[in-house]
Amino acid sequence: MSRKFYISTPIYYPSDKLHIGHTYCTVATDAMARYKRMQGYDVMFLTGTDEHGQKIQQKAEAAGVTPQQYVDNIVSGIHDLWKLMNISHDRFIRTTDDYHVESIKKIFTKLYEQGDIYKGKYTGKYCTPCESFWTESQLVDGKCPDCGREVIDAEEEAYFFRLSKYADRLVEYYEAHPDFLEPPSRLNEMVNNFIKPGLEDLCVSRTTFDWGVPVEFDPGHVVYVWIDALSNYITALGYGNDKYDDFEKYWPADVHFVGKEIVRFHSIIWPAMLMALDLPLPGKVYGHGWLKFGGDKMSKSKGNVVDPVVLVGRYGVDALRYFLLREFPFGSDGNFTNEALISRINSDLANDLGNLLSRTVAMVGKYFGGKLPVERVADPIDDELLTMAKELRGKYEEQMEKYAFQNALIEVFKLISRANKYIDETAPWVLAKDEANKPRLATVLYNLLECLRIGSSLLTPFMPETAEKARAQMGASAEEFGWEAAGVFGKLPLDVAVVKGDALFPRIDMEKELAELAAAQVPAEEPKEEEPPMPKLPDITFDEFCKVEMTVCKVIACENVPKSEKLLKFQLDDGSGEPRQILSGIAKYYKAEDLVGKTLVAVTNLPPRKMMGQMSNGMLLSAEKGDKLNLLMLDDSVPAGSRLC
Ligand code: ME8
Repeated sequence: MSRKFYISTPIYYPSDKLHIGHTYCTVATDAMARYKRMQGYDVMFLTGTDEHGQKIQQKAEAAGVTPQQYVDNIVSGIHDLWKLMNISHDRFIRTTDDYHVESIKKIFTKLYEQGDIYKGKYTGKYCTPCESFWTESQLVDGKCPDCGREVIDAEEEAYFFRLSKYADRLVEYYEAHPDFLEPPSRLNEMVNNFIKPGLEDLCVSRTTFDWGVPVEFDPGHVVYVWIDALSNYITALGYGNDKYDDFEKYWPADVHFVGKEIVRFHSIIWPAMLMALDLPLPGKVYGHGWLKFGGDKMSKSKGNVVDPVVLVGRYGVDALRYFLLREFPFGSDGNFTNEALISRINSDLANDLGNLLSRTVAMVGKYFGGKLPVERVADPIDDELLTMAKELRGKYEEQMEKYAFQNALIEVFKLISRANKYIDETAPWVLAKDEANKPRLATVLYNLLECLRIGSSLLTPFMPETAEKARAQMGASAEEFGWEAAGVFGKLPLDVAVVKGDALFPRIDMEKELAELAAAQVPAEEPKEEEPPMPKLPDITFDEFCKVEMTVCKVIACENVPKSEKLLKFQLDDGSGEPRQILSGIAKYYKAEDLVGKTLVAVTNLPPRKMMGQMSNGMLLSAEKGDKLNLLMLDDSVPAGSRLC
């Protein structure tokens, strides 16, 4: 009976364009899945999309389509991208799939009925126009991260998952399974930063939007984010639904690959949920690093994304796959540059691998008409190379089992480089001059072909197309390219026949290419995400409007508030004879000294508020859009104390 291996990527938010940051995790998962298949495992490789939530609902509204239409369109693009990247997933789950929705309803109800979910009050920062709750840490400059407006303290009825109840069991579990979370530094971070300070129960429902799985026993609520998203790893196997019947076979997962910012959800919330459901925990959560560009995490909102489609178009899918996993250690962050990509292609793929194959095949053609004779003459000079080739599979496996893709590839390329050196050492062109040396020449070329066979068969999980091309050129069968054969030197028949083919990777002219890439704007300056249109506010009565006291004020003095990057402190003449102090978070937009003497408008009947230990009596009016802010300024001739009406 074959052994099983279950591996997953996170399910991706349907953003209009996935970038190479997303591609990174999926390619790594694909390499691992292919490696395990090669070893004979029965692999389940799961990926998919995380399609619910308020953001999607708002984007769909802005685009004038239903949320379902909106996600359908994007998800079809994601399928195209995975096809382009040669991703060999076995299953693709969408959180909008009926069977998943059915399972989520059951999971939520079960957890509620057994007391792991309870109804409570969610308090947080609320943006009225966006109808969104935010946590303190999500706010940007204390304001709504979506529309940039003021938020208020508010509360709503919501369901909570009793995460706190599982804190001790989680710590016990980590202690008993020190390899559960990797790299190990991430485990310390979880325990010290999240568990030790005290786990809070988790809000798991919302009433402010409806694009989500409805709570079956309380239809005004929809299941919020993590129960819906994390459960995908089991619903995709048929847990709680009849669509699939693979749960017994594949669960628990062997490993979840996730980006480091979602390690917390996978190593705390997900295990706690599984404990509550009385299910075994995954073997491992591996938190990989981020691909950065220009020192910042690549992300669409920052506009610093690199488009995998452009790179695949120019260099081929395998070059990009290889680069992503060879250039950066999987557990750490890495900075993407076009130079690094091109040098990697030139040095490793064109020079080392490509040249070795084309020189070897060409020599078999030139000296033996494409088919080696069977006589052999060994020489001690062969020993080092042959030992390396025989030991390669073991070394590679050791690294692959640690998810150390970079090191596994380094091991393969050590053999490739050594084989290139062996050509220089043995000088086949000199041997070829003397007919008597032909058996020795055939031995040298056979050794080279064997190194190429072992090396490139182990590259299959990383570069499936390239490995296939190499296999065809060296006349190897699929079996000779398999896992078993990779551990044995001498699998090719002695009279192997080669087939000349195209160069695997043409050399790239770095300077020319960089210029062209710059012209093609790669990494493309992605248009910043279109701002959602300002939501329409609820109507108010004329009387309500008249209650807002808007007073013209002259700036008497203005200074920065010590230790605050945002706040300016104003002393204002509001016409009352007493100076009015207002604090305003606009230091990013204005210099304090430039505002003295200006004529501004303030709302002067708001309750006083304390900010950074200082009182603020009112709010200055400004116009804001995106990252622009303009204070409302009037003509100097308007006297202080005038009212806006
Ligand atoms: O987090 N470098 O979805 P997501 C490396 N839906 N990885 C990156 C990256 C970068 N520059 N940018 C994004 C979600 N990623 C949730 C997951 S799972 C139950 C729910 C990775 O589309 C990121 O780290 O925002 C994450 O692992 C994955 O892409 C999906 O991110």
